[in-house]
Amino acid sequence: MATLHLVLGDQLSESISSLRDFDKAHDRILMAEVAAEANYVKHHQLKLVLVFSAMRHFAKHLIEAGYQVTYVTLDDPRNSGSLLSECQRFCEAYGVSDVVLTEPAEYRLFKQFYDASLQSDLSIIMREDDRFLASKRDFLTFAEGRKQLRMEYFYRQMRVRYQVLLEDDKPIGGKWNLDAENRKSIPDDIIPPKPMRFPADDITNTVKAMVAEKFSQNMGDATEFEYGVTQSHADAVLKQFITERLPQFGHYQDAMRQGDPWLFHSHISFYLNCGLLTPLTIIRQAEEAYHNGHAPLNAVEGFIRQILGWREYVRGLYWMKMPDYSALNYLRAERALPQFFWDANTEMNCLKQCVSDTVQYAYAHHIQRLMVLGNFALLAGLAPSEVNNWYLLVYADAYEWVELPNVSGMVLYADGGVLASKPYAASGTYIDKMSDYCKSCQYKVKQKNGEEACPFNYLYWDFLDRNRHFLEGNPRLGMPYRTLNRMTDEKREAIRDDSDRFFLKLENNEKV
Ligand code: FAD
Ligand code: DLZ
Ligand code: SF4
Repeated sequence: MATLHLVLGDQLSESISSLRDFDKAHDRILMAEVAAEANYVKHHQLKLVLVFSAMRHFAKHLIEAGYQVTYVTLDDPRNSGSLLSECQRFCEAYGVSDVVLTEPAEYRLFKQFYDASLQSDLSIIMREDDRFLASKRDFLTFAEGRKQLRMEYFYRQMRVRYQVLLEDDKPIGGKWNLDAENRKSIPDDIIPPKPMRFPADDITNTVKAMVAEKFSQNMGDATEFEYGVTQSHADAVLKQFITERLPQFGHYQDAMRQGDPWLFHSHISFYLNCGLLTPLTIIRQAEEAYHNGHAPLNAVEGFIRQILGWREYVRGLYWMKMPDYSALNYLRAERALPQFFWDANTEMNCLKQCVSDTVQYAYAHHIQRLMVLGNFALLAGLAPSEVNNWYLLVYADAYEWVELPNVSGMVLYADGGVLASKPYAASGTYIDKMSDYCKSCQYKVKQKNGEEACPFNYLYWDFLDRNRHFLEGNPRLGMPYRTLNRMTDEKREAIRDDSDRFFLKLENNEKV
């Protein structure tokens, strides 16, 4: 009996578990571009081009490798609009009743297939996604009996399990985490290599035209698409990173520079998250760069921690906590997302630059996402539902399993401290130290109060004051609360007045 193997748009790896035991003589792969996936948020146009073009290239590769593939395009008039209904349509047409897929990475889609597996006439088998290095069960085992989950302890276990940068089960260099060496700002005369770009072939050009036409209301400009869409493109991006950027990755990991979101970052998340790269390949290549003396330990450890630590940790947490996690709002934040998150029309230069990079590239690096955009969302008390919707649609690497814990956990503290031990709140001083944004800002970063003062400065204290009830007992916030408590009444009043004035402007849609 033939089996249908369904491959989703973020499962573009030939080693995916759904293709294990594929019988080339009888079985068939189904891949489908569907309205439900294209529209569940208003994805950035560059993400849509990336996903559809990568899917089409992957299907072509599979056909060349001897697999039988049915590929349904978005504009096919027979397209029924969702992955499940396309599966059902296919099974009816071919008289097939056995469907195999790798578990969808997002809860939303997993639930659809799970429910269908209980109710439908089809036999639907969902296999574990073994491209992740910790299974859902592994994470539950890690979490069991712990009062607090912390990435650091999870990461150490993962280092030992995969024997990464270890000597006799101890970390090479004596420390597990070398972040203390990784917080440098970037001097003007350090020029990072240009990020890799790829000319569009016929497939990509067709997809660009389709997205530009059908999704013209979405953020971004499909015609500007220049990212990779095949495994060999992704391999080339990784290779360029390892040879040209990794040695500096550590030092400048937290740095921000006007007009350049790429810096010494790897730019692999687009490819990793849709399956064109797999985590262990990346980790082993980075490790090798350390062992052959090409890159220093602080850079390699810092980079590997992001993938072996953070990426796996947020994914484990997501599955442990869903579906409730998406509704959490520990700080009762309710403010609407300001218009400048869409059009970058703000005098706050750091936000203007980070939103502009995001709109132009569907990319911003971690510190832009966390310490500028996210920091503002936290301090201003923006509603988690609106902030999550924004982050899920603006980045080409965004999938809920990784976006949601980063936003609700790391940025907004909406989970009350499940993911992080304290909110990542900071004043303008941090942004000034790590970037050149403040130099061209109309606000004054050194000024603490008044119309001209950097809004992050008073919003930071107002955030702590406003959320005393939720945060004052947190031992990691002892120092800022002691400082706040020592402030004079006049100072506290000035903070409140400035913040009220700022929020009133936001509410009236005035430019801030
Ligand atoms: P690098 O800085 O070169 O890091 C290497 C890799 O490490 C990344 O490609 C990524 O796979 C992984 N990584 C790094 N940090 C994290 C993290 N916090 N969580 C998970 N993986 C991490 N990453 C996504 O892949 N998709 C998202 O939707 C996403 N949303 C985010 C939202 C917020 C508010 C924040 C603070 C972070 C988010 N991240 C997300 C994590 C991180 O910002 C991106 O992975 C990174 O910027 C991608 O660029 P890069 O490949 O150049 O990363
Ligand atoms: C992101 C995305 C988009 C935009 N479109 C499709 C699609 O048409 N077909 C498909 O199979 N996958 C798509 N994807 C990826 C899915 O949304 C992804 O598989 C789920 O969100 C689970 O992570
Ligand atoms: Fe941002 Fe404040 Fe610096 Fe302006 S002064 S760029 S608002 S941190």
